[in-house]
Amino acid sequence: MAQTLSSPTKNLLILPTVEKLEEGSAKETKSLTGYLNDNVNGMETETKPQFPVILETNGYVGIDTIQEQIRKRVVKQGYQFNILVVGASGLGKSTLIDTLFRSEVSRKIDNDEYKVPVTTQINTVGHVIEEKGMTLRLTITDTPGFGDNVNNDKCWIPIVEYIEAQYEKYLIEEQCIIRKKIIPDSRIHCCLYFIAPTGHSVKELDLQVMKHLDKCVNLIPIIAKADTLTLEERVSFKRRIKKDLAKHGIVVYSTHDGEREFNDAELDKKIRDMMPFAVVGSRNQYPLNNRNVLGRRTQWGLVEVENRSHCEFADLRDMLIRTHMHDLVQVTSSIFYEKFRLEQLSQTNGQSKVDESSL
Ligand SMILES: Nc1nc2c(ncn2[C@@H]2O[C@H](COP(=O)(O)OP(=O)(O)O)[C@@H](O)[C@H]2O)c(=O)[nH]1
Ligand SMILES: [Mg+2]
Repeated sequence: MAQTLSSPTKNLLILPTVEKLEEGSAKETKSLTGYLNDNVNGMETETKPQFPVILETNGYVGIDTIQEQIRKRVVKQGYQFNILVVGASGLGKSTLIDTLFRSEVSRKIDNDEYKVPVTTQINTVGHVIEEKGMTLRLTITDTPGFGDNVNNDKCWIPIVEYIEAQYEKYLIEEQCIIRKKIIPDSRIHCCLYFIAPTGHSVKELDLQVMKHLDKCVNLIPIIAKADTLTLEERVSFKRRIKKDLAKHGIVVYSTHDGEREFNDAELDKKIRDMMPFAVVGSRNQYPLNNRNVLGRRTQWGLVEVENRSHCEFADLRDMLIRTHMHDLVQVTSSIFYEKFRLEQLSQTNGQSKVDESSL
């Protein structure tokens, strides 16, 4: 018998809950939605949610092209990714960002003219980076002046305000009666927090700031200039930082397991165990074994930035760009922005109730 849509049993993989599914009939069509009416002697009983039936097609339908369709859309639109870097001057923030994207994406400063700002400044620069036909719209938000002053009390306020202002911008666009086809996304998708390689406990200021940031952004702490620590120092410093973060209840990225669309629990655990990444950045390349490698040359040798036995730059790069970029964007939207949106809307609703009652 020729196989038709109404007789698809040949390749049908039936889960235990739908064993009584009969051949052909409208019942199969219903089952595709994941819900099935129990039909006992022609009488329909209560609708119960069922496991979705897993079907294999009898011939090629083209479902596999969805991936290509999505890819084409993203290629056409470009992919938006917004990074915030926080840390005191001279910790290697600009160098690391340039190293990550292998281009001059950091803000250029003429050293002679550069003056430490009196308060934390927020400076956002946008770039379009292309690789193999794919476009990345990248913005880097730098925070010059952060922690540079004698009194750094509340120096985190402009940073948190900036993050929230981007959520607000997005919310306003979303609520417009005539909405843009694509809402410009300036929401910060991750914050790289640079910890100085002191080898001591995390500074009170860093803890205070991270405590505020973890509520509104994906927080990724990193140990800056890790080449200035010996291997033993790095291990014990990392342990101390982890302890300090835990003690102060600071939540780092990839912890929101239950609330994420997809996550690879094993990989996430590996990433969390590795945090804070001990990194080294450099814009210079040096010849090594017939190839050029990014590194920092000292009198006693070459620190290779991408060599995993030298530092954890490659692990940070892999997570940020190759494995978790989309998750960072998604978590920003579904957890941090959603929290902001709910707070704003409940405030507005509360306000309108008060207004009504005062009439
Ligand atoms: N030892 C070491 N020096 C670094 C590293 N990254 C950057 N630097 C140097 O630190 C200085 C300040 O770097 P910069 O990227 O401008 O720091 P920023 O002020 O945090 O943006 C420069 O001289 C860099 O060459 C690193 O990983 N290790
Ligand atoms: Mg800089």
